[in-house]
Amino acid sequence: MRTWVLAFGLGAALAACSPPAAKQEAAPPAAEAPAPAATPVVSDAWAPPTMGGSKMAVGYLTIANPGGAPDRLVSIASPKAGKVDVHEMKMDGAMMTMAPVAGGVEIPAGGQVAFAPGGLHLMLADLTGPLAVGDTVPLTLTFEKAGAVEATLTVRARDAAAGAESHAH
Ligand SMILES: [Cu+2]
Repeated sequence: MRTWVLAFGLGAALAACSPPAAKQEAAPPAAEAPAPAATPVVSDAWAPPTMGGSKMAVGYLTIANPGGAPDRLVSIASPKAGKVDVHEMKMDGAMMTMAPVAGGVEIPAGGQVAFAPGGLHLMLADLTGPLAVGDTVPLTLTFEKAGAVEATLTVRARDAAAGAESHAH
């Protein structure tokens, strides 16, 4: 009986110790492991209020990459929108057009990318409700290397200078 108890106790101890040991063996040598990606920093994240019961909204923000290697924004999600895409506005002759940006957005090492009126923007579709000044919209930005980064859009009125831009999709 004593033997059985000892054997069981030893087995349990081995089982408890074994996962970290196995993990350590599987890890590549430290010299070959890539440096951890720096977490991108999001600033000036805002969205203009929605109008006329629109289920779509735009969002703007600036993403800085303090790391020594480029990273790539690959997807965005929000509990307040069914879908969030990256769009880019371009002048096509005299016409302002917009199109989804395929393949994500690269954030250069030590640099930043501004999503601003007239250029890149987030396109939020299937909103759960209208956006009014003062509301906030939580976002989860997923980067290729850094993984998930949380951000929050604050709803505020557009600057008068950018007021002419429309989003009639
Ligand atoms: Cu758009």
